[in-house]
Amino acid sequence: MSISSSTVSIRSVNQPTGKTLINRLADCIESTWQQYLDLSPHALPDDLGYVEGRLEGERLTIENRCYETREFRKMHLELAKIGSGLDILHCVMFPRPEYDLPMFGTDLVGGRKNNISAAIVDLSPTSSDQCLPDRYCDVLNALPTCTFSQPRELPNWGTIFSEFCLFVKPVGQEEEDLFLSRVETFLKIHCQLAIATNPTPENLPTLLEGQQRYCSKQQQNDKTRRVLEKAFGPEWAERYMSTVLFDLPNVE
Ligand code: BLA
Repeated sequence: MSISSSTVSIRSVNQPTGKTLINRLADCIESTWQQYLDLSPHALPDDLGYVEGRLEGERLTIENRCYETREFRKMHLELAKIGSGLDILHCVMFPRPEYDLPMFGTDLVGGRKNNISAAIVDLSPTSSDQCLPDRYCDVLNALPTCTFSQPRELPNWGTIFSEFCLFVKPVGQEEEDLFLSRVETFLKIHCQLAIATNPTPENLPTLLEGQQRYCSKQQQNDKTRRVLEKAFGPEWAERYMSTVLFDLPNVE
């Protein structure tokens, strides 16, 4: 009895400092999903659940976790590792297009020594006016502002992101913690609003168009494409970007 209770207390003291931001964010995403949503597994193309390749002589591994729910066609969390040099977390929640919901997306790119160079999170519009629904704006506008010492500029294709998009290079423990808590806040807001949303099938065509716009812009991210092309070749990269990272639902 005394052994197990001391083991538990040691583990909880060590956890926050022992884990990288990427692992902490992955845990946070999974546990928030489990807390709010009724998850079922979502199948990926057969050979693309766990993949390995080589990039400049270094091993590249990609691990995918994928779920679906009543509101979301696909909730995809991906962890990619390239040798000891590059660590990536990628996550997108694709709403079923009969629900008027934005796209939740986050991407963390870490270099050597766990230095994060890019940290982005957004709830991106899918509606025809390219604005978030009022119920999202109301809650997001009420959040305290958060400032980072090294904000980053969005690339040209970044017109899909909302005014609430956060794109930074977090510096130091405090900013890493702040980024993590911001993602958690966005995700909790999204899950809570999503489960309170009723389907509006009459809006399906425009919402689908919004998702199409989001995916085609994301597919223009040359930095992602280059990493995948170097490890697996251009055809594989194209297939992966259009069927796993940013695919569209089948609708009749
Ligand atoms: C940037 N994404 C990057 C970078 C790399 C990747 C290497 C450059 C890092 C930097 O500029 O410091 C690589 N990202 C990957 C790979 C995968 C991945 C290989 O997800 C998957 C296997 N990207 C997303 C999502 C968003 C996103 C969901 O996947 C946003 C919600 C954004 N990534 C994004 C943006 C940049 C980026 C905006 C900066 C691009 C630029 O500055 O040109």
